[in-house]
Amino acid sequence: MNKKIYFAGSIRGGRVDSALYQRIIQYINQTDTVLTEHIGKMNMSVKAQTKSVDTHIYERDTEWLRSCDMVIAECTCPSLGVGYELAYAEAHNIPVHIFYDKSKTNISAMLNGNAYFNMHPYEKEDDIYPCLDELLCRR
Ligand code: 6K6
Repeated sequence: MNKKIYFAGSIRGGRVDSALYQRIIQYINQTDTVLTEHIGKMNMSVKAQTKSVDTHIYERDTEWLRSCDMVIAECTCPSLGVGYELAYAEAHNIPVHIFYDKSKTNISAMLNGNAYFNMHPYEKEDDIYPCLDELLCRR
């Protein structure tokens, strides 16, 4: 209960799963705190920004990563930024849990082959929530 969760999901890699991200974030927020609530916003800008805006995003997000209790990532839609965040979390010894729809994506060997990462392939969205309950020690 009351864990600080860094939720990672694709932004410039593609927003096809943004509604799913929003539902996962809302579910986690019932008992815990998602630091990255903006990932689920449907109208989020995916356009390239100025270097200084991107520097601000990088500085803020890596600070949140260093301060969180756990990273939960939805990796069905491939994203360079999410891949970077997962490696950053590993380098800082932060637990990482990776969800992906196994019928929709060919998950990278760099995630699936890394024993540090906790992989959670799922068949349907409903499979995600009981798993989150366990990760968040709700039962
Ligand atoms: C705000 C102003 C202009 O653009 C924005 C929104 N951009 C981002 N805001 C916050 N976090 C971001 C943004 N872009 C990428 N990230 C981080 O990288 C998030 O934590 C995501 O998990 C991840 C997505 O990477 P890409 O490569 O798919 O964008």
